[in-house]
Amino acid sequence: MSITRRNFLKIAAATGGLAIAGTSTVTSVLGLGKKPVSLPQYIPTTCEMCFWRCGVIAKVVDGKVVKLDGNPLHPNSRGKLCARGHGGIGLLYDPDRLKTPLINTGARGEAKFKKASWDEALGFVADKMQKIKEKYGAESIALLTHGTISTYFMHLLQAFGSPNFAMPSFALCRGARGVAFELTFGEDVGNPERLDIQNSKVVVLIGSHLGENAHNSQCQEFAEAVGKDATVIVVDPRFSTAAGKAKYWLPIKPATDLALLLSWINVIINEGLYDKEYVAKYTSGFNEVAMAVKEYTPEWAEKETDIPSSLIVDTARVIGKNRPHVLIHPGRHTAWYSDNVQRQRAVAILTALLGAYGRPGGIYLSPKKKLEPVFLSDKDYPEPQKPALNKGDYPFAGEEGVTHVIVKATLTEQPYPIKGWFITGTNIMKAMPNQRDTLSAIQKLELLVAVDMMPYDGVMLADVVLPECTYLERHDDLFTVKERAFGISIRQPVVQPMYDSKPGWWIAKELGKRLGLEDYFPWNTFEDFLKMKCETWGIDYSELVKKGYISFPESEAPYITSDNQPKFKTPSGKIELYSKELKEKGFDPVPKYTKHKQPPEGWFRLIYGRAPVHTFSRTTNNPSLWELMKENTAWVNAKVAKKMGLKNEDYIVLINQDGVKSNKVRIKVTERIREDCIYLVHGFSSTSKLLHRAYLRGADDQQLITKYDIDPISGSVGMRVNFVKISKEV
Ligand SMILES: Nc1nc2c(c(=O)[nH]1)N[C@H]1C(S)=C(S)[C@@H](COP(=O)(O)OP(=O)(O)OC[C@H]3O[C@@H](n4cnc5c(=O)[nH]c(N)nc54)[C@H](O)[C@@H]3O)O[C@H]1N2
Ligand SMILES: Nc1nc2c(c(=O)[nH]1)N[C@H]1C(S)=C(S)[C@@H](COP(=O)(O)OP(=O)(O)OC[C@H]3O[C@@H](n4cnc5c(=O)[nH]c(N)nc54)[C@H](O)[C@@H]3O)O[C@H]1N2
Ligand code: SF4
Ligand SMILES: [Mo]
Repeated sequence: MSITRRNFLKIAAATGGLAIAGTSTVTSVLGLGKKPVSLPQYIPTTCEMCFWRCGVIAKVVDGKVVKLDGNPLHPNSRGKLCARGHGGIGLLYDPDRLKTPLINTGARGEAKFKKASWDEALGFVADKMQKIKEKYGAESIALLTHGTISTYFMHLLQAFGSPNFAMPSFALCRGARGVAFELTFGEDVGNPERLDIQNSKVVVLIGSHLGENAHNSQCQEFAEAVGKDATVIVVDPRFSTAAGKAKYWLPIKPATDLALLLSWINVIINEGLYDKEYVAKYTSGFNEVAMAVKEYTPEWAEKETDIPSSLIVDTARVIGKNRPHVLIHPGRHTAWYSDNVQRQRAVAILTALLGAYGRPGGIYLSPKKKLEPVFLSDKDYPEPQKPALNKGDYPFAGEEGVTHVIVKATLTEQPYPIKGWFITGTNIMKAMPNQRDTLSAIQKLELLVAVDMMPYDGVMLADVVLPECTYLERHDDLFTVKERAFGISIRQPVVQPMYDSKPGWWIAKELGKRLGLEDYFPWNTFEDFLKMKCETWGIDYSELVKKGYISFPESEAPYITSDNQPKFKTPSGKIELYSKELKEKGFDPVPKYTKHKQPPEGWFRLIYGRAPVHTFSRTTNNPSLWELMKENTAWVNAKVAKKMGLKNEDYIVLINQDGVKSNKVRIKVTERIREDCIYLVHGFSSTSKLLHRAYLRGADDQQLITKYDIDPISGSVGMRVNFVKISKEV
């Protein structure tokens, strides 16, 4: 069924109301007094405290959310939430939330905000957008975006005539992995990743710090595998939480993982520990790989990685002998060095040699089901007059766009000027490296609009701030969940929006109206759109509202069997161990080792990661989660600390190779990190004075990442290339 205005109206009229919590009350059965007692309501929705998007059941009493729990029907939560999921209440009731639209009356970035009405703020933005369009063309407005709000603002800007957008989820997160797996298997491993950890006999975590990286069902499966005595191999310069569960901890010299992977492949091929039948049937390029890895012996790799060759051989044998029930975790944040795609290609090749793709304990296949795409409107976008900048010159850059291309184009005005930015759902100061470039770029703009819930760092730079309500107060687009079986998850408001905040879809629609683009928003409420979508897909909307998640068990197809054969969407239809696509574009068709610079004497490599109770910067001011972790610490090896006369919890300052100093931060003296690294949990030390808890708490890793490498294949960023030293002068 095509999407027309008529359909919307028809469906909207035919379906029932919404499950939002009102005040359903009963009189006390005891009949004592006349005071009514409220019955709690339990309303399912979808979490947005991170991008795992678990199913949530909100307990609401008297219009107030009192508890959030995991939806047992939803495969990403399985009845449980992580600490951040429970902490959603803290976000909802954070007194520092953005409450009304704001307009900056000072210079760019001065944050001299005055309160404005929606009409005034939206009118101001629409007017500026039209002026930029007249002067430079619609393409001169770009969008930096993350999360569910992206759908509405990408739609708005494309309708306006700009194809320019970028999300941190590509170049700063999982882009390199996606490209590597698409080149090898014709498909990425998905989000959530299709990892069959619960059935793995061996789990290999290369920097994937599960337990600190708190993606809910993935952690649950990891715990299950550990409970079933799976052998865990952790490759990490830091003794991570996962390393505590590991039989083998390989404290690798940072930036040398590709050497380890290539030498594992060398041993596995030399000792015949690969799946010969699988390789013959499903792959191409085995001989080229076998030839290419000959030079990468364990003895050679020992010199690069600091891991004894005997340990490389032992672990290769454990991996090979347990094939195919081995999960070489493909990682997620893979923006490490300049060879991200090649490192991830090595992971993909090793997975294929073990026959672990489409096999129990490895990476399961995508569920069998396709749904017809349903767009926000059936109206075509105008053809942009200038080429899209999203992918830069990177031949394999993904559809989500490359953030640094947008920043660079804004700075240099090449190939054409960018004069307006929308930042929606991303903290540009914390997510993107080289803050100085970001700050210089915004000085070139004539309009900077932020749509956010909280006054984080990036928001404080905006000319106009538009307050979105939280995920607990709004509808969003349906989520398709490609777990072992296919499913649909709904987000619906569990309480009314607080203050003068509005849902993202409403903000985009209202701006659209003021830009003469109302035909692109042919629905009154977002619920009308969702009902239409459900009808198109043959889903009972009222059942979805009640359950929060609906699955299609018949779509489950996790493993290869004789009547469930995989289809690899590569040019050859096989798993491409040797990549002709890379070769054609002038890149190594089989990964080759590249050496990276190591820190000079007295300097340390700055590495970073996650804390289980926080999500990037976005939760650092959350009252409930802040109670659990108020600031980060700098992990420093005990020998180094002793040499420098530093004690646990002393304050230090980190200074990077470009002389940039961090905020003061407490030191965590520990044996759990190599002597050549310093580790910070990402996201701390907000510079926003409107955040009463997060303001200048701890140190900001991003401030010290003034330098970054770029992977020429994908445009993925290498952020672990900065060196720091320790100063005691705080
Ligand atoms: N140095 C360094 N840089 C990194 C990383 C790192 O580990 N170290 N990690 C990288 C990775 S993996 C990723 S995915 C990115 C993450 O990058 P971002 O997604 O930008 O992460 P946050 O820093 O949490 O900033 C999120 C912003 O969106 C706002 N926000 C949250 N939810 C909503 C919502 O529902 N609506 C609206 N309108 N706004 C919302 C928050 O208030 C906050 O201002 O960062 C990348 N950059
Ligand atoms: N609690 C929580 N969980 C999250 C998130 C969050 O913000 N909070 N964010 C989610 C998102 S979007 C992402 S992308 C993931 C990111 O999480 P992951 O993909 O699991 O991890 P990374 O950020 O790649 O890696 C961090 C680990 O790499 C190690 N490391 C540093 N340098 C090297 C090196 O050269 N080699 C090796 N082998 N290891 C190294 C660090 O010591 C650290 O343990 O987490 C997700 N889960
Ligand atoms: S992993 Fe935690 S924060 Fe992320 S969606 Fe699930 S419950 Fe929410
Ligand atoms: Mo990420």
